[in-house]
Parts: sequence; C-alpha cells; structure tokens
Amino acid sequence: MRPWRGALRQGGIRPRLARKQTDGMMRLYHSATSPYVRKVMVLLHETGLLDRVELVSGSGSPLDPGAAPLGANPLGKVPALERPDGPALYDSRVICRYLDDMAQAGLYGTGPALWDILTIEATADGILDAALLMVYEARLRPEPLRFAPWVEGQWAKIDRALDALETRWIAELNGPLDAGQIALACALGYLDFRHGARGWRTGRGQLAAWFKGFATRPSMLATQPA
Ligand SMILES: N[C@@H](CCC(=O)N[C@@H](CS)C(=O)NCC(=O)O)C(=O)O
Repeated sequence: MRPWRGALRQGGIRPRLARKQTDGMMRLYHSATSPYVRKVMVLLHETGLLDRVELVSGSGSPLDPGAAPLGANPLGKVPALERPDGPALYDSRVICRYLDDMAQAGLYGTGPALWDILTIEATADGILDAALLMVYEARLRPEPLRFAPWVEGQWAKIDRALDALETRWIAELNGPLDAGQIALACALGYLDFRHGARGWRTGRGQLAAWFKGFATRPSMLATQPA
C-alpha cells in the first residue's frame, strides 16, 4: 500500500510552479523512481512527518528539464523541498538533515557517531551517483557515443564502496536506525531496481542480510520504486 502514490493517481498531486507557501505545508518535488527522493520519503515515514508534506511530480533529465523544479532547485533535480519559512532546500542530504532536525529524531546521532553516519550516507550517495550515471549513459547518450570503459569505471566505484561497507561498516548498520542506514537502503534498493543483473550481493553476505531485514520496514515497503 502506497498512500502517497495513491494520492498521485487520484489526482490529488499535480505538477505546479514553485510558489510561496502560505498554508504551512511543505512541498516535496519528487519522482516515484528517484532513489534520492526515496531517502526523503523513508525519513518522512520514519519520523511521522509525512502529513506535513504535499508531493509534487517534478522529474526531468540533464537533456530536458521537463517538469523539473527549476524554481526550487536551479540544478533541475529532485528532491527539492519548498517550505513556508525560508528558501527551498536541496539536495536530499540537506532535506534529510532539515527534516530530522524538525522532527528532533536524532537520525544523525551525536558525538563521534555523526561522522560515521555522514560517511555511510556519503558512501550510499556515491553509489547512487555512479548508478544513476550508468542509467543516464544507457538511456540518454546515443549508441555510437557510448563508452563502455566509463560505464565499467562507474561500476568499479560501486563495487569498492560495497566492499568497504561489507568489511568496515556492518556493526554501525546493525545499530539503532540512522540517516546513513536510510541512504544505504535506498541505494541498495536502486541497485536491485536498475542494475539487478550485476548481482551486488555476491561475496557480501553480511550486507545482503542487513538489507534483507531493513527492506521489511514499513517505510521501505511504502516507498518501493515502481
Ligand atoms: N545529489 C542530489 C542528486 C539528485 C538527482 O540526481 N536526482 C535525479 C533523479 S534520481 C534528477 O533529478 N536528475 C535530473 C537531472 O540530473 O537533470 C540529491 O542527493 O538530491
């Protein structure tokens, strides 16, 4: 059950131009398949802030901004968050930090834990950046211009990052819920969604087991890409 997607289908959410918030609601520009948006959505579910946010369809691409929220994010990317009391926020890391602060959820920890959480979050986002570039290469670049070694170089980054998570970060991943775990779960979900044939689980039994458990959280089930 995906209440927010249901709202989209029923016409409750429509793409619109950025405008000043007067109703106290925040507006999140999103795409149902964006793993960066999913990070924010999972955090909204986990912190109980979901009903404070209106979802607005807003995806584009580097070749065509389309419905991208240029007024809210000059980079033309989702997620972007309009809020009543300040300029729009982007990117997903800033938005997650902002919402965590608003909810006082403590998902970034305190003391030394903060640096671990930020590093896991950066590793997850780096996996996503490489995985998305691979998708764009195949989808947007004309066949004669594609360069396979560049694509494999992106996958090599992902491979190394997954190895680092398997060998260095499992204890932290098995600790209390935090923003690094949320980012990583969205990144691994995206690998399954777009790069399933690469078999990221092979040789990474601990990471695979962690993700299997995390993926059963209601926040993850409610935000699966489709
Ligand atoms: N670093 C950004 C990345 C966001 C991003 O790349 N979003 C993609 C959708 S998955 C997008 O909007 N791409 C459009 C573009 O690059 O023009 C974040 O964490 O929010």
